[in-house]
Amino acid sequence: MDTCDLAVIPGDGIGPEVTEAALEVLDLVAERHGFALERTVYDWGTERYLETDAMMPAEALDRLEAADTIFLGAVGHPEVPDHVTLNGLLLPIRKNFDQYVCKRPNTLFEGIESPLRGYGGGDIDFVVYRENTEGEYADVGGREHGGFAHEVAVQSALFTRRGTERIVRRAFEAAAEREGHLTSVTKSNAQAHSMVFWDDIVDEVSEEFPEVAVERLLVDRASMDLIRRPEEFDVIVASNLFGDITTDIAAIVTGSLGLAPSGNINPEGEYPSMFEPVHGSAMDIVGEGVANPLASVLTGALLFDHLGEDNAGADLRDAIEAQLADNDAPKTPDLGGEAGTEDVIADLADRL
Ligand code: GGG
Repeated sequence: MDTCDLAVIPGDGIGPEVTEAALEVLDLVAERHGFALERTVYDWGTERYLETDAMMPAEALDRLEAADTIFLGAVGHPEVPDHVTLNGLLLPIRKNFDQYVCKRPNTLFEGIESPLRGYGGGDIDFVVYRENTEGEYADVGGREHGGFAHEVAVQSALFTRRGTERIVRRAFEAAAEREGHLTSVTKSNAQAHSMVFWDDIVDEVSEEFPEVAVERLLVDRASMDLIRRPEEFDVIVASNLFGDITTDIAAIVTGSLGLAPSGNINPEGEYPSMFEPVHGSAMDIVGEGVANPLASVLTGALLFDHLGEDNAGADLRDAIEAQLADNDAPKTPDLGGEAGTEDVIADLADRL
């Protein structure tokens, strides 16, 4: 690959800070590996919403579809309800581009202190496969009888055979390539239709992967076990909502949301995939120059893997591992340091 047409949406809050910082080192590594990131930057997000009533223009998806890949910062703003910002930008991209795999790796790096007693570098390492286009995030429901005492809200979760099978199969494939251990997270005791359907499909697909051991956990138990025995997880597969929640727990036990990357992937390549850090806009630290850019850089490594530039992705991860393991290296406040975003990036660039 010579060139990747990269659509960049820095978005809200610290999104622009971490995106710009990460792109500095992504460019560096891309150049070393003989390709270039040709970017088109879109100023879509809540500032635009406040001026025009739309997070992105009507033709946004057409423009993005012309790109090879999308790199996103963050979405969310205190002046606009979160369901407006999410449904105005992030979710339409995930759904319309059929980015059904949300891949979220979680690693406790050497040099990072987990809030869990007794865990050190390398002790936690698993990946969550979150269903990303339906489930509890389906836009199915409504409100009736507004203003009356009998006002009612209905929100339905949507689980299709196609949608469930394909995320489950992708997770099995990942487990077969890793340690051969898959955990399926549901709430089948209470959600006796959708989640039992999910369990049935896990059973069916498991027959294609006899080498993979399957564990089934209710989401409440999984939440406890992510704290009590995170070292035992290898690959987790979960619905849209449960995948979102478990990856926030995972980010915290591996040190910080500032280290959690994410890829919204359309594996067939029919549409562009979108890469974004797990964290949101973190409005409390906007403009202070202390946002951790490493989640964004690790997200860039996932993007490089997706482009088939695995060596470029490995270079980024190696440099980050070395930086985090070095007690004298700059670290942002979320990791207990006092360094700024640019200090971290400059040090990383030196190492690269
Ligand atoms: N980094 C993207 C971002 O701002 N995410 C915030 C968020 O609320 N995401 C919701 C979700 O992933 O479901």
